[in-house]
Amino acid sequence: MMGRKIVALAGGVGGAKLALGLAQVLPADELTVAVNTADDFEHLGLYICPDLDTVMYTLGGLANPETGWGRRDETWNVLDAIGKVGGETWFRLGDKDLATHIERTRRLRTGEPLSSIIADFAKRFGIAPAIVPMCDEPVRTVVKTDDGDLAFQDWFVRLHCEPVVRSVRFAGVETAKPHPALRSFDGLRGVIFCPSNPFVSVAPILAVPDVRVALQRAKVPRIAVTPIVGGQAIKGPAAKMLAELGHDVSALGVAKYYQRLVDGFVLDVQDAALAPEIERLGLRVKVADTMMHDDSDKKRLAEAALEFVDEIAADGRH
Ligand code: FO1
Repeated sequence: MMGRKIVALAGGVGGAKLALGLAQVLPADELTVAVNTADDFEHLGLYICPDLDTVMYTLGGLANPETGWGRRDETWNVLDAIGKVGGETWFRLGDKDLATHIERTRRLRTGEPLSSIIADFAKRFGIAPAIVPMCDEPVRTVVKTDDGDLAFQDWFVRLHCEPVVRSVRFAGVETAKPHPALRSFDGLRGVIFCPSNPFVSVAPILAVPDVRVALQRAKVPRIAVTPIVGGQAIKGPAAKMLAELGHDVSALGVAKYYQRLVDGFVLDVQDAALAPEIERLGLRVKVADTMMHDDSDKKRLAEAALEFVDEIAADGRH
């Protein structure tokens, strides 16, 4: 029997946008957003979880609409003052956002798991769907570049993704335990890979032990929404990484990367011509407008993704 719950795998800004669309169309108890934590890091003595916070602020209506990360109506007094005493200011932490990091760091030091802290923050921000970290253990993305191994945020923010990427690894992932929402996908309505960076947002979630196998075995529709449109990333370094890691710089490159993990691929209308090649990989294709400029776009894409999940279920081809 078809289940009711959707698990969405998400990373940063693009993932958060589709998660918001899904939150707008699904009853709260039918959505779990499982979020990458491998871009977490310790900075200025604080434990920062950029992707979790991006999803949380977006679903809570608190996100900065210009950047997609951080909080709206933010002020920067603390960071300015940190700069005045010679501290690091390359990673922009606003005053309101800092409150999240200070309180999270305090609670982590008492031994409370990250998942429990995020669940509590989300409740306080009035967010009904579940937002869960991929695991409670610290995992760190390390980007191997021509300039040496770099911690993810060093590469991403401080160096503006400029050093050429040779490979990516997730330090600590071997001993991580997946969040219960990622242990088995049986009985779900479906799994949706949000339009997040495949290499640094979705891959860390898949690298948590047992998640990939659980996904491969799951007898539920699994679909991915393209993060690449017209050969370019909607946001961030996904296209640059596709090229540097030797993949086709197109939605086809992403479809090939996810080939054995998904049943269907949502392609943007601009890339409709790629549909036959993606179908030849054995995937079903849905062509949709994947650009999410406003809330109605997010809702429309979420509805298209859910329709696709249900079409695959009806076909029994999963
Ligand atoms: N991204 C930037 O490009 N520059 C920043 O200064 C920056 C600060 C920041 C602060 C809090 C937060 O939650 C996210 C922040 N991000 C910033 C975004 C973040 O680095 C990326 O979106 C993700 O790590 C990639 O998914």
